[in-house]
Amino acid sequence: MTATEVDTALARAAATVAGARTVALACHVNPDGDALGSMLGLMHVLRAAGRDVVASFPPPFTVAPHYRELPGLDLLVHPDEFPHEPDVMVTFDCGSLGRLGDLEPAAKAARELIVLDHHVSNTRYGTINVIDPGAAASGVLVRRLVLELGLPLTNDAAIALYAALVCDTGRFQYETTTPSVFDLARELVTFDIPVSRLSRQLFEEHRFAYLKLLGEALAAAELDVERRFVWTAVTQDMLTRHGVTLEEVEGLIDILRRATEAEVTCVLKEEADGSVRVSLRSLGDVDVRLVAAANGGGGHRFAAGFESTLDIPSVVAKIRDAL
Ligand SMILES: [Mn+2]
Repeated sequence: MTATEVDTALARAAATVAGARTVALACHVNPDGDALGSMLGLMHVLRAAGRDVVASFPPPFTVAPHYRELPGLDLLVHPDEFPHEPDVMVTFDCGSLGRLGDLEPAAKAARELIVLDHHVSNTRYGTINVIDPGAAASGVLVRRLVLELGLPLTNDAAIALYAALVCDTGRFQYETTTPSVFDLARELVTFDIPVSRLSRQLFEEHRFAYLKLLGEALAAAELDVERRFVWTAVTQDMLTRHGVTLEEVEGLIDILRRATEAEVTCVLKEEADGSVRVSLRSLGDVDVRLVAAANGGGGHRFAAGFESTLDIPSVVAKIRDAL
């Protein structure tokens, strides 16, 4: 979409939300900080304006531990209580209908479906598609929509949008960190935002049990110098011994990929049923999406994944061959 097309879509989205009887908000399954933050941001603004609004995300209806203090999670409705035929529905950070999981039928039945997203791969499944791959976060598009609606931000909305912005820019460190990102951050921190506390919660804080598991996973990590490939695995046995859940180890790969030698980083996680979930990261020389796609998965050049029913050594051997 060109900048003008995004502006036009935003204006249509604002008029549609303004004229809606009720507004139903949803973000993608296993939501990240941008998905939750952008959805909660609009929810707080609409609630403060006295609008009839519900928000949810698909099962499993749980958020990762580091998002648990985002304001407004307690106001979300269970996906079972989400309207079956919403008047106006808005999706956040959700690139395709499939990413809505059990809320996909509601999206299909909505009178108007507004898609707010910044993924270049978005399939444009809405009746109004506000897709701006140039936006650093979906939260940026929410801020623009709120301006278009002529409604004021609330303090909780500012916290939620700030979380969206810091998560998707990696605390202002990714390539997406443009002057306009700092403009928005500057505006948001004029509200009462616990910047330091949020940063620790979102990026640093873990249970001690996780750190012990991390120590074991790092000690077991292997480096393939020739392929510039670093990998480790988290087994069910490790999770049980340390009392850690699989969702808690989501960020482990970001620590492993700090290795100077690593062009490609891989974490293999054994699921309860014995299958293996594989996460891959690359610095960009290697397109890990191709490795994932060859194994029935998908993703992006820099980050991809797949699932396998093979055992961990066999999966690693296959990845080595592919590299
Ligand atoms: Mn995002």
